[in-house]
Amino acid sequence: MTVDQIGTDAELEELYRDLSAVDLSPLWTITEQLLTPAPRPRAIPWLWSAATMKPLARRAIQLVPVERGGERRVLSLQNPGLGGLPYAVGTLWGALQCLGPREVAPAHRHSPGAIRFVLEGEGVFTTVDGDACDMHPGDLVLTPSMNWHDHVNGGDGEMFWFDGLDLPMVQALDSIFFEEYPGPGESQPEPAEHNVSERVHAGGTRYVDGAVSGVLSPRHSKLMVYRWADTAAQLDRLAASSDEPLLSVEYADPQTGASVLPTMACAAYRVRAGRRSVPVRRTGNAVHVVFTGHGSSVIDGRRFDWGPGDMFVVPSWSVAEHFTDEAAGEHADVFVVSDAPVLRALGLYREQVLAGPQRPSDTFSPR
Ligand code: 1HN
Repeated sequence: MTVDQIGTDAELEELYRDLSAVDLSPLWTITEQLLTPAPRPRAIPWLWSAATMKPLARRAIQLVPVERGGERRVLSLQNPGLGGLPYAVGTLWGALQCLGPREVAPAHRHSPGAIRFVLEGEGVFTTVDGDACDMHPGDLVLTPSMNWHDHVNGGDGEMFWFDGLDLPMVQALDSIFFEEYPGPGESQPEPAEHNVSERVHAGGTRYVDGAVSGVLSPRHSKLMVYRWADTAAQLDRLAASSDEPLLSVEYADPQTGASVLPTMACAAYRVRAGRRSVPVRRTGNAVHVVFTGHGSSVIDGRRFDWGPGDMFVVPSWSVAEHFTDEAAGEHADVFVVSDAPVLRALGLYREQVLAGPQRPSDTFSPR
């Protein structure tokens, strides 16, 4: 917008100087920056490949002990659009975490909530408020806001998993709290029985086809672990009953059917062999973690090729479609964490299906 000028240039400049000097800002000069016709996230579509990340994580295992203060050996996905912030997208933290043989990541708790999706290795358990949750590849483990948590590698191998946190949202709300576990010891005592939340919720996991559509539940799931066998069974069931190119289930709170955390939704996608999903854009940010198979995504006109362990982001309102190679003849399973519960709760959720496939203008090459 331009406003017809009434006074002289000098008078206007003086007005702007005087406003600035008393910490006031004239909206009419910034309206178009503030009110864009559609979301313009600063984060850009991006991919971090396992081939790049894993050797670096292994070097970190050799060089950097896991200790109090640093707390975790975590390589955060730093979106190049975010000016150096260690965030995958504006609202979500995404990272690769690794723990070497017999290492312990000390117990702490914080107001940001977290989810872990296990990529590789065996032997680690995460204790969540006293419940020792064994971790195996493909499992989802929750550590909700203010739950004590530590990771213990009782085995002789390295373990790798993905961490998703709502930290940037909690930061934006100026609500970060953090505490070290008071002890004794750096980790919570190991209970005689592991996986108690699974036993208590026997009959157990719950998934919703597609996505949870209700509004936010201020509670989190009391079930702390969702096993890959259950997730895969849900995807297999959908594959048997539907011909969609992209099948998806959302992990749900077994008691309420809500998203697993108040701030984050977790989903599993299966891209069928040789099929291509329709292009969709949604408000809200999402981090994708490839579990099995190879495929590609076109995000805002750029093609990203991916395989197991790769992580890529779809920022708010970016058009995304996913496909797998005809020739490979295999489907791909992808874990997705998003901020959808927050958008839904605040009445900001929108989704738009676009007419035709995007013609990518270039292919992303991972650094
Ligand atoms: C955290 O506590 C963990 O507990 C992982 O494993 C990643 C990123 C930022 C802040 C806290 C963990 C984290 C984190």
